Amino acid sequence: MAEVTAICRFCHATCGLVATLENGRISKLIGDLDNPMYTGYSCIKGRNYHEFHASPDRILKPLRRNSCGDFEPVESGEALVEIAAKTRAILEQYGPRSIAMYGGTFSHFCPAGVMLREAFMDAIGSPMRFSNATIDQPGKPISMALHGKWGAGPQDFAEADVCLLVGANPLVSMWGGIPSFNPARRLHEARKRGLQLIVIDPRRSETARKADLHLQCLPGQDAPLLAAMLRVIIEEGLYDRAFVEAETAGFAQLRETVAAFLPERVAAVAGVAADDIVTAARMFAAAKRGNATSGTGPSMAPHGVLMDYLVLALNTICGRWVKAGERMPNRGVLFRQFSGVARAEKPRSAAGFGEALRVRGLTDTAAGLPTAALADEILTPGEGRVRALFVIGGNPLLSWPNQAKTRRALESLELLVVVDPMLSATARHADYVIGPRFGFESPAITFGNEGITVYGLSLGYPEPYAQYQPALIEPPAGSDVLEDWRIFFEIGRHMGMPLAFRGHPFDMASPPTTDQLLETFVAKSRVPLEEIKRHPHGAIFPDPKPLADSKPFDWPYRLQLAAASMMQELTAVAATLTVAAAQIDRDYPWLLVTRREHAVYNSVGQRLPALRKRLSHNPAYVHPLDAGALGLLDDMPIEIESRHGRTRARVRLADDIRRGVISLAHGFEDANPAALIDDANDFDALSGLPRMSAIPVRILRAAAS
Ligand SMILES: Nc1nc2c(c(=O)[nH]1)N[C@H]1C(S)=C(S)[C@@H](COP(=O)(O)OP(=O)(O)OC[C@H]3O[C@@H](n4cnc5c(=O)[nH]c(N)nc54)[C@H](O)[C@@H]3O)O[C@H]1N2
Ligand SMILES: Nc1nc2c(c(=O)[nH]1)N[C@H]1C(S)=C(S)[C@@H](COP(=O)(O)OP(=O)(O)OC[C@H]3O[C@@H](n4cnc5c(=O)[nH]c(N)nc54)[C@H](O)[C@@H]3O)O[C@H]1N2
Ligand code: SF4
Ligand SMILES: [Mo]
Repeated sequence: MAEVTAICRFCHATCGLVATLENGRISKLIGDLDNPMYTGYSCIKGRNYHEFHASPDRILKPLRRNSCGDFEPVESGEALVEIAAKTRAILEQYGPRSIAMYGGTFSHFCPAGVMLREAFMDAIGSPMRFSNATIDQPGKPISMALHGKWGAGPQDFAEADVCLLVGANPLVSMWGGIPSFNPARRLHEARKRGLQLIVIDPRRSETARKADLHLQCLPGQDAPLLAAMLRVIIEEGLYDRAFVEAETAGFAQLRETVAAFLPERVAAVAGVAADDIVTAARMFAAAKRGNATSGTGPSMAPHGVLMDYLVLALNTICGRWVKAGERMPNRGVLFRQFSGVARAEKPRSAAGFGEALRVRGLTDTAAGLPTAALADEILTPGEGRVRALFVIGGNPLLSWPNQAKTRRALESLELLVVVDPMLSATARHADYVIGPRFGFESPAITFGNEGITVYGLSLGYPEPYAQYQPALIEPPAGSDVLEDWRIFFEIGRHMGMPLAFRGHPFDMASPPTTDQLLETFVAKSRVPLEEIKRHPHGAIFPDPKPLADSKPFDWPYRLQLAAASMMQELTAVAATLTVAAAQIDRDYPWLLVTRREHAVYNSVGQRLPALRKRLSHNPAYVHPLDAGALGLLDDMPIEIESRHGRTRARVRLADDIRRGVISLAHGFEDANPAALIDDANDFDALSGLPRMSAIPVRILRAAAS
């Protein structure tokens, strides 16, 4: 029996754990008290992650669909030769654009996999690369591109007096706003220090319960709410004048555009008290340091990009960025996240560039190609139609909007290859399913929490931290699984295509090791990988140059407070600012929102026995008074219907949800909001993201199943 340190890969937070090894298996996982970033934190998912390795659901041998339509096991060598031949035939007949890649959430946890699948798509010459980022919060990179990125980064949570969370629940999700590394402890310490927490959320979420001020709004009204807060801060002169003058453009136009958003008018639409909007604005602006961050809820509601743009504007007019001469919390260890100069960086394109999709007038964006349109790219006949799809670390059938269309799309493909350790809902539609090595069977490095800063504020490590973990165990005896990068290496090799990563060709005659790939990936890191490896508990690697530089006198760029597309959209929102407009649909009078559940991660963990004990199904949260009015009791089966589709669920009486709102998590097979989403008629023009929150629905009683 031995104890070794490990990096959890059940979620993006990549906590430092201690694993007990027994006879080549892991028998126990706990938080690592000696880890300086996570200080012993772990959650129930992480503590049960090793259960996956020996799970009966695991794909230990590749599966191939035979002529009768059933799966049969096949040797990986044979499967990869066949996949290569089929891919080559599709490439030759239809061209590169007919081959698409979808890298889901779990594909980003392994840099070697990212390298080889990019190399593979480069070799094919296909631009059709999609990821979960565009069905998550695409408004973040897009709004950052419109607004501009600050070269010295945001202010540090550890020194903040205020934290404003717009539809985020980091105590459960480990997502932005409060650094995701033992967030409960960080919030507790910050509040002892005097931090004020403001939460805007239709649910009194686990985080909202800790708030000094909770605006329990109707969903989908965050853009007007934020515009009203901006108005209060501007009209009361509470903003950072010096910063606005020196570093921004468009202030006068922003002021003019938000003028329509009187707190009283917005209060009526958003279902909150006008006084609370004013108090929130004053509280945020009066603090010396801190910032505002949004989560998935409002990002998925209509005007999601605009909402994120206004979050940036709020931070900027209050000067919530690191100024010249101030300490930057973390410029990165493996990657350089910021130039380190207190300046607005050179603008980048938000959307309207790169590959044009054949549907909905969408293009590439700062967040990537809109995944919500991929099903239509597969189904729409004509030149450029997608015929082959590789899915790695994602679960489209449960995660993409418009589930019925996604199913049709997956079924109509000529080739669907799924790389997944489990026979997921999506994998069940595949022509080939290949199980990768996963979790502790591969080396790991904490790279995911670097470079994520463009995704929002207070994301990523708040200190220059890094950890490496070698492979700890071997896959179960007799299994035929490959590193996920190796799968693309082999397909490329069998297709006779030389692969290269950022111009560095691979030797196709002898595959690299995962460690060599990691070395290449972080070749330019400030701290060499060798040095990081010397610290098994992870370490903070102090930045020799932690203070932000001043910008040159003639630096031409400024943060943009009034991007034309955003001001146009905000003006249009102002025009519909009436109470009547908010009460969307008499026939579908409820607004459905999603939430994250502690015991699962998206579609992952639902079948793991220890987690199933905590959460056996996906309950729909309904306020007891609303349930009473509908004659619903706790645990009663219901059908939730939108104008687009239906899903079943069971009622959970929850007095923490706002009346008129119903909350359902995503990622489940039996009750899934994806069935309710109209992908093609109600979407954001820039990001392509459909309305995935604040969905008008009605609730029907269902017969017990
Ligand atoms: N345990 C666990 N952790 C996870 C995940 C998981 O499935 N389980 N998923 C991971 C993923 S992929 C992501 S992207 C992150 C997301 O992390 P978060 O964005 O923090 O996700 P949620 O916990 O769903 O919080 C969203 C909140 O928005 C609220 N909301 C919904 N609609 C609106 C709206 O229109 N306006 C406002 N103001 N609020 C609204 C919801 O009530 C909810 O409390 O979490 C990650 N972490
Ligand atoms: N209606 C609605 N839809 C949503 C959301 C919502 O809130 N509401 N949230 C959206 C968000 S934020 C996101 S991020 C997406 C998530 O969308 P996806 O990324 O498409 O879905 P996941 O459920 O994260 O898929 C994870 C898959 O990876 C597999 N996996 C686990 N470990 C490994 C591994 O080591 N290697 C490989 N290759 N695979 C592995 C799992 O078995 C699972 O099948 O869904 C989006 N869709
Ligand atoms: S929060 Fe839980 S699941 Fe996520 S990395 Fe930490 S222990 Fe693992
Ligand atoms: Mo996500």
